[in-house]
Amino acid sequence: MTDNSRDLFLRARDVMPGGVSSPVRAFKAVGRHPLFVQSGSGSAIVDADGKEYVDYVMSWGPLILGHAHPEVLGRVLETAAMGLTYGAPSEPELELAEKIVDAVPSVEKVRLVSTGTEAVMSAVRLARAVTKRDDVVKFEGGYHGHSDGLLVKAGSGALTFGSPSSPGVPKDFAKHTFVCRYNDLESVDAVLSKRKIAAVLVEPIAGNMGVVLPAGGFLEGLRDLTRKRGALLIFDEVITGFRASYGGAQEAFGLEPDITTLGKIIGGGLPVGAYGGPAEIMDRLAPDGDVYQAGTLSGNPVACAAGAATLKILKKTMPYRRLDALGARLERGLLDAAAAKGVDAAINRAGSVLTLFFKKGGAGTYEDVMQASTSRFAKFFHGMLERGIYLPPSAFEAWFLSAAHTEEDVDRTVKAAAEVLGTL
Ligand code: KE4
Repeated sequence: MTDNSRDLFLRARDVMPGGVSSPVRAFKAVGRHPLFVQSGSGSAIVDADGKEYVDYVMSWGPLILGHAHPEVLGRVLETAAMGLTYGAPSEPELELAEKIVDAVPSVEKVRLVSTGTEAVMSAVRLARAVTKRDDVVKFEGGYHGHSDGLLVKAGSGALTFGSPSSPGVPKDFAKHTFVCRYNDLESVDAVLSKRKIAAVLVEPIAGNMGVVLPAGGFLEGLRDLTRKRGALLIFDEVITGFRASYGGAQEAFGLEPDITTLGKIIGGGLPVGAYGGPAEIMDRLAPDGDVYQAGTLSGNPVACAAGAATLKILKKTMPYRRLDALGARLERGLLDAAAAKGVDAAINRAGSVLTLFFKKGGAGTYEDVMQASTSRFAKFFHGMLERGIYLPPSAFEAWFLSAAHTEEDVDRTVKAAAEVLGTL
């Protein structure tokens, strides 16, 4: 049997660090070499050996409509045929910006960039300029891209500075970032009552420690605390934007942050990030304002065409109820299978994103989810892969459903899970 993925991966390791362009793809958390994906269509991918899988990575979130949606592809090809990039304003860029402003309640103006990292990095700079403060708060287990100030882990005590979570991040950068506990408002008040904070940065539904839902009152509490203390509230909706609902988590929860960051779905599979908010804040950005941020391919017409086509289809079809029902079917099936096999499992789910944790009891905090068994997940991952189910290769990532996933996909996944859970 050929193993083209392995051969390709060995070649890749010769020319790319770790053989990948982003670390999680290397399968280090689950072992063995990654699959090289040759094609995708709907809910399925085909690997370099021609084997097909039901895909729950879906490029880590952008593909809410599924792989290679014909209308999105058509719009991309049509736009690309006219030219790829101009470094000048273009209508697809404007069309995407108008759709975002129309959809996201707190966003009156939006700046388009190329990645979520760039969106969050720029939003933090803007918040610092607007508040004239340097320090920011993030949450343990929160991931907001790889800008220096956000690759920070919790300091020893609540009030101590963060420390770099990666070599190459100067201590001086990390000391401006305080790390609090998700779903723990007291840990936030402990910092905001003592320090002048520019912004609190939060994933309104956490997706990067696995899925962890906001406890009742947590987000509302952050909104009150930040307003009281003169800090801005930044909702990092790179995952939840156009996923939790068409208007994102802020629409689903009825809350308005001061700045929203977006990515993934708004690019429809091509590189687009964005940050937006009230005109009063956003107008501080160059060229009208004095806060600088720029990008060669920001607002790229082909990428924006993919995003605009995706949002157009989402608004027309509003697949959210069906996505939630499909997510519930998968959650129920997995939990029933785990119970039947006597395997401790917890699932957190928000609509079409979920994470299965191999642990007893709930998973309501970072401390909870860190108790999950990664070795059991690795075994489960490979058992599922052998049965044609492609899960995120890490115990602490979100599984993504799309509008292209079917009940048959879900039932096949549950059947495979029942078999694999029996072997753990
Ligand atoms: P990008 O720079 O990867 O486009 O976006 C960074 C980012 C920002 N905010 C949130 C809430 C995010 O989830 C992300 C990126 N998510 C990861 C998956 N957990 C992308 C996958 C990867 O890093 O390869």
